[in-house]
Amino acid sequence: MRQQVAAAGVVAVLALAGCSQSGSGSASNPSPSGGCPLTISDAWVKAVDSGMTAAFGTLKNTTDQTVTIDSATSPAAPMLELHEVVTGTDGAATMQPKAGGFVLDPGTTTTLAPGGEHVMFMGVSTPIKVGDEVTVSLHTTAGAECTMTAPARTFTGGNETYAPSMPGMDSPSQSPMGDMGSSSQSPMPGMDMPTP
Ligand SMILES: [Cu+2]
Repeated sequence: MRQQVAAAGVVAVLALAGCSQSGSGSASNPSPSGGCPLTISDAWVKAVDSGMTAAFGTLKNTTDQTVTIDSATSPAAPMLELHEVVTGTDGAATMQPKAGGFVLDPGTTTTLAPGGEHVMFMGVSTPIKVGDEVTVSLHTTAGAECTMTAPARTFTGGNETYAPSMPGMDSPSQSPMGDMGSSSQSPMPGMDMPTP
């Protein structure tokens, strides 16, 4: 319940932020191989003392080719994952690794936001304080790297339950979509293998 209320607040905040965004239509460098094929704006990360947090932002594919982000790295955490949030049949929001990564069709924009897709930080041990600037690198399947600087903010939403892949199953992020929403939703950490 609390999570749903928080999520509603999140949407409102983001809507405001979106309106105030000044159009930065400066299509600068259509970087060749190795360069970043994306324009990243409004990046930020949720301030946290330790454990898990997430980074958000707006990603625009400025090229005429599909861009797939399949991993992320940051000096602020030893392990990052690309997550999505799904709502189970019980109405609870749960986040999980996004199968196939973040796929951006040519010319499209994807917004990473609380309650939706995000870059998950796990194992944070050095506090990320408000105002800190966190570097996050997004890696594409084509071998390009996009680095963004995400200022840290306080944020009280986006605390969806994390449903990691079940032990014994291969990571869902390896499967090229197709089985989304089926087997990988087991939000109860204490439950092992409900269905053999
Ligand atoms: Cu997450």
